[in-house]
Amino acid sequence: MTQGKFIAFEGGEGAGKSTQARMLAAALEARGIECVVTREPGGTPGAEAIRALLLGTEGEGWHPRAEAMLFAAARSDHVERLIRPAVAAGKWVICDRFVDSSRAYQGGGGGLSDAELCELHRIGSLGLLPDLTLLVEVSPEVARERAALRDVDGADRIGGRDEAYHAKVAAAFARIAEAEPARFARIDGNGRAETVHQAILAVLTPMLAPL
Ligand code: Z5A
Repeated sequence: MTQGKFIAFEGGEGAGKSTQARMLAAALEARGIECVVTREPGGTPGAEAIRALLLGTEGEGWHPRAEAMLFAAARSDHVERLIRPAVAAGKWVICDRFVDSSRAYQGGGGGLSDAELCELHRIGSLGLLPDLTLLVEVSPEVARERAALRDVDGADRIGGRDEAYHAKVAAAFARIAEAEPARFARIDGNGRAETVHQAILAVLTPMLAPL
């Protein structure tokens, strides 16, 4: 059986990642490709339980190192129980956030080194990387507007951090993408959802050609 593919969406909050993940899955399914849409933190019962610990707003929250280890633990369960088996079964896994979110948020925003985060990922998930990572980038104004539309009940623990934190996260995503151009495609997410979707399909065309 042919292996599937592993595609990750990355970017700041409100960039439109979840919207684009759903649109991409629908486009691929229409071509007869079986897709699994999933998210981080989460995707398996254990990882969803860790998500509730990480993003809930009760209590004082986590020390940055504890936070990084919880994200890595959730990812480990997700990779071993869902992502690797689905790809091995020939499916395309479309994941809303993956390890580059840890590198950008817990690294760029939280101050852990990239080497520490990559080491946690090596231990937890044997260093698995997506075949392609789509970094969806929007201006801070657009991100604010869209996050407000989504967060009618208030932001989560990490989304609610200040603008300086989110600016460091955006800068870290840009640095990571620049350093790994073969794995990343940077997508302008400021336009209409359909325009962004077409830009993503254009990037995916070489992966679809032999199918
Ligand atoms: N986090 C971390 O710190 N470390 C890690 O390792 C991982 C995660 C994996 C997860 O929150 C939080 O965990 C996140 C990072 C941190 N916190 N922050 N910030 P999440 O997954 O629940 O939420 P999110 O990823 O931040 O946000 P989101 O809701 O998933 O946003 P999005 O997927 O990018 O956007 P959306 O839901 O597709 O769209 C938001 C709204 O805009 C919605 O009303 C849409 O209809 C609208 N939208 C979307 N696209 C468009 C366009 N093109 N035009 C107009 N309107 C649009």
